Amino acid sequence: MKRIMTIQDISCVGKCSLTVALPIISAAGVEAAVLPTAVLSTHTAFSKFTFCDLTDEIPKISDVYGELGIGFDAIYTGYLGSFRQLELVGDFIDRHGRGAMIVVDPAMADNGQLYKGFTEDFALAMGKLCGKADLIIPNLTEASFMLGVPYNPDYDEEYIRALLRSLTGLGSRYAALTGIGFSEDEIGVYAYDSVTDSYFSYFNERLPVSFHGTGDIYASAAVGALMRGRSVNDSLALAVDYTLECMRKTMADENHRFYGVNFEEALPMYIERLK
Ligand code: PXL
Repeated sequence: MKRIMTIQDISCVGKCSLTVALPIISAAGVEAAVLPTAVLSTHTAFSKFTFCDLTDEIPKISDVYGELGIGFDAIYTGYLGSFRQLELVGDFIDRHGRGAMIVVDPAMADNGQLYKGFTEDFALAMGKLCGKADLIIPNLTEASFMLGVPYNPDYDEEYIRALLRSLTGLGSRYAALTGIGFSEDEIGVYAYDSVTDSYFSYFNERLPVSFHGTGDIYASAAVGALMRGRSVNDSLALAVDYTLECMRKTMADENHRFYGVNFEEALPMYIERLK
């Protein structure tokens, strides 16, 4: 069985980061190893939350894996909370990433805005971490901040292609932009492989809603599929379909919350598609 090491926080309530990555990767039939970077009562979109920083654990944990010879088939990073964490996670990748697929989801912004506590300099530093990845999975906002260009939601296909080329200029072979669509009724992924100089896009139905946590669901589903031997393009497309299914399941519950995407009841569809 393949082993993914995922490095991000635990937000105890709020269905994002590790509470999403763990079950989805496990459902993919892949071992989910975790390196929790912090424990928060909820994610930072709530008006109040606790934050227990675990940064100092990262080098200690990394050292022990070195001593024990524990390795990973993939290292997948998500929300990271400080410059020091970016540096230590970069070191972790340098040390344990040989022969592994490195996936960086620069989870730090959406809808033109950085999440609470992040700065433009932090986004540029996240861009540097992206240089260590094979595949990066930003949304348009994250991509814009990492490249230091204005957020432009009125894009056309040429703009997206140019942005993708700039993203791989940060150093990764593949860049996949999530939340992209060219009409009111479609949304999906637009990706670029800098080695073959080829583009890939896949769209599905755009629902008239947006939920917190869908980026983490998307990245987790894509990494899980990759480790199950799917191609990059197939994995990115399956993650679009799965994320949509999660949103449909969420909408079907009239008591749904903005932070409570129903990824659980969509898991059978994900598992079925991986057979
Ligand atoms: O879903 C991304 C995410 C993960 N972790 C924490 C967050 C967020 C987004 O706000 O605050 C702590």
